[in-house]
Amino acid sequence: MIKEQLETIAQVAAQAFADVRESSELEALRVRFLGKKGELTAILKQMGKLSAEERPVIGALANEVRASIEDKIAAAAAALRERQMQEQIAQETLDVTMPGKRRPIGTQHPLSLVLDEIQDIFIGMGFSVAEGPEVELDYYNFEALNIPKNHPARDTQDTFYITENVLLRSQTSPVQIRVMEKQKPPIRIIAPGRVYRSDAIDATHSPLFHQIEGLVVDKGITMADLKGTLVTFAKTLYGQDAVLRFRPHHFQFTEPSCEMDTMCFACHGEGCRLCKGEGWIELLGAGMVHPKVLQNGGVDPEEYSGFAFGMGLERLVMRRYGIDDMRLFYENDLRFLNQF
Ligand code: 2NL
Repeated sequence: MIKEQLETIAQVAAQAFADVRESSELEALRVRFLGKKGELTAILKQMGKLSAEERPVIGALANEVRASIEDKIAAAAAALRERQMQEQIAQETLDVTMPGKRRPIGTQHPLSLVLDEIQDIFIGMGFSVAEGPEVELDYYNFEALNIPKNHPARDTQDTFYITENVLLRSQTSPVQIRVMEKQKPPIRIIAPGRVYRSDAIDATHSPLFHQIEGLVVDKGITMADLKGTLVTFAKTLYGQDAVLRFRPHHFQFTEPSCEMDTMCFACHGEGCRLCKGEGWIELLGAGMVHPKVLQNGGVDPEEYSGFAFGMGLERLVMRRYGIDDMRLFYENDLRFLNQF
């Protein structure tokens, strides 16, 4: 009787496990056959009724049935896991041949583009790039550069003062004074950066603009070094056939001082709209560093001499690309920026 019941359970179980589709179904079946209140357990509880001869035979059979059910559970669980894995793989398939999403790529700002080019030219001639604070002491911006208080060259109207002694630098010369204070000659640096003047904004003026200054200090530096360096710079930037000239000028911080012009690339000296009828375009100002300025930087003017120069970046870039309004540099309009 028990033997038949066990055989029936084995048959029913074989059938039941064959079409398990969910792990919850599998668990339900395990409880149904092997649980404390399960079918197999129920039968085993009747073992007591058996004779001493029957008991080991039925016991062995019961163990066999239990083992076969456990095997079936394990097999069904493995089949379930395999099926779930296959479903997941099918779901997560990547089509690696699908085209990617195009993301917009930024461009370099025209001011950075030309500044990089200029820096490369000077680095190629052995210069280093120096930086310094934009909020400066009056001393470094004016006093040390031989522009005393109340000197007309100061034009307090044009400078942003924060306190009586602190201001937004109006040129990058203060960086170079700081380098002289810290570093013994030979000095070969350029100092590019933001400078500030209290100007109303229009096509050719902005309260924030950019300057590149340069300074060379060593024993025996002369005007010939100044000319050689600046002509090499201009010809590298504008082409070897650029025609250049030097004119005398005046700056407080250099003596003698000069300006360098290039013959107009548009009219070749004839005079046109670009050069305002002059035939020449002003590129930069320069000169031999004033002995007082060397002294202020802690450099002995009896032992050393030097030259310095300065140019406005915006004007250079505007000419390079034919840009007629400075405000375009600061508005960050992508229609403008994407052209570079
Ligand atoms: C210009 C002219 C110039 C300098 C800047 C300078 C700096 C030191 C000492 C002496 Cl530390 N000079 N700078 C010299 C000559 C001209 O700039 O037109 N800039 C826009």
